Amino acid sequence: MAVQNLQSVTAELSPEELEAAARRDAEGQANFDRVIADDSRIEPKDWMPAAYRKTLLRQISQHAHSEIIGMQPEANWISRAPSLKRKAILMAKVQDEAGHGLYLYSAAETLGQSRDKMMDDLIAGKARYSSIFNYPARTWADMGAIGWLVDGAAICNQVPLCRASYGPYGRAMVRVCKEESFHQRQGFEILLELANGTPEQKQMAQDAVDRWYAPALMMFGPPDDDSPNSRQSMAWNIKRFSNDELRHRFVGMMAEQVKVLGLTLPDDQVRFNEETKKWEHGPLDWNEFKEVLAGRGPCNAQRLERRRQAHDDGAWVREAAAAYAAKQQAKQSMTTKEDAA
Ligand code: FAQ
Repeated sequence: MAVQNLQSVTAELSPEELEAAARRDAEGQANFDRVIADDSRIEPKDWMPAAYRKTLLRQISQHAHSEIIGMQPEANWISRAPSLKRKAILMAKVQDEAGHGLYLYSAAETLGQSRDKMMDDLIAGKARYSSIFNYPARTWADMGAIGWLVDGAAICNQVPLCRASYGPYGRAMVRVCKEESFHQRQGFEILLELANGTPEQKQMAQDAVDRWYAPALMMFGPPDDDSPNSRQSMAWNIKRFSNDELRHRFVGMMAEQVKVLGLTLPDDQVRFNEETKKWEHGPLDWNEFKEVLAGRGPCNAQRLERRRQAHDDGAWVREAAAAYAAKQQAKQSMTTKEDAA
């Protein structure tokens, strides 16, 4: 089904039908406005403005793609984890990310987009996913930095999304956030162990933090002045805070936690501004962010190619599942016919 206001399909309607459709739209809009003003929830069968549906589909599908592509930098280290225990933990984490992708694709499907279409767009390079996953994971310490910084940023961004006005998205976020909290702790613990290890291990941890810090801050999106979607998304109670507000909050959390690690953030301008009561950080390279979004980051091509390969490799599973579902359906309709006879 195409993304549109289902209630506004007006092609070939009589004048009376057109009038009734307009009345339904007006009533739908009034109800929608009331729900948003009450800070309540819109559910899949409720009337919603076409632009709200489109924005949600954009954000939720991008989010789903991020979880799926985000498996790659860490999956890369499963076979090289330093112990069986670390391997098992990392494997469980990567599987959690797959699960997050699936909840989110399901939430996006409730808006009328098929999963096949979303996957086709990703594979064709037409869909966005988070910039962060276009950076390479070079050492074992990167597993710690990804958990601590990337999952940390993800939680900071996603906890407010648990209150998103669209029911299926908000509910999916509750579970996702619980799992992300575990992910962040496992990343922190990897870094803590390395930071308390040999000088080489400590240096490896510091190097990973140095490389992932700025890309993690960019996960929150462009600065507020340059964020075309934030204002409307906040008015619709999808986003609750602006990109910069969340980025500043995140920097404050990291500035405290890094002390426990005995490491440093690669930013000597991080400070709490007593006047504004906000955390501040040094300048970020937004040209680099734009390059990554334009597909020219260090790993963009590799990430998409790997996803295409995985999709092709999984074709037989999809075919088998579809054949099984068709058999079950045929069996079911046979039983229904027999019951009716
Ligand atoms: N990367 O107007 P805004 C994770 C695009 S999950 C790429 O500010 P908006 C878990 C944006 O789409 C990480 N593109 O947009 C994990 C828009 O382009 P469009 C993903 C970005 O939507 C951990 C344009 O820039 N999390 O990490 C980025 O209001 C470890 C203008 O931007 C989510 O998706 C970016 N960083 O705010 C998995 C959370 N930032 O669509 C594995 C949900 C912006 O107009 C391992 N999403 N863009 O062509 C959100 O909260 C929002 O969508 C933002 C962007 C905050 C990402």
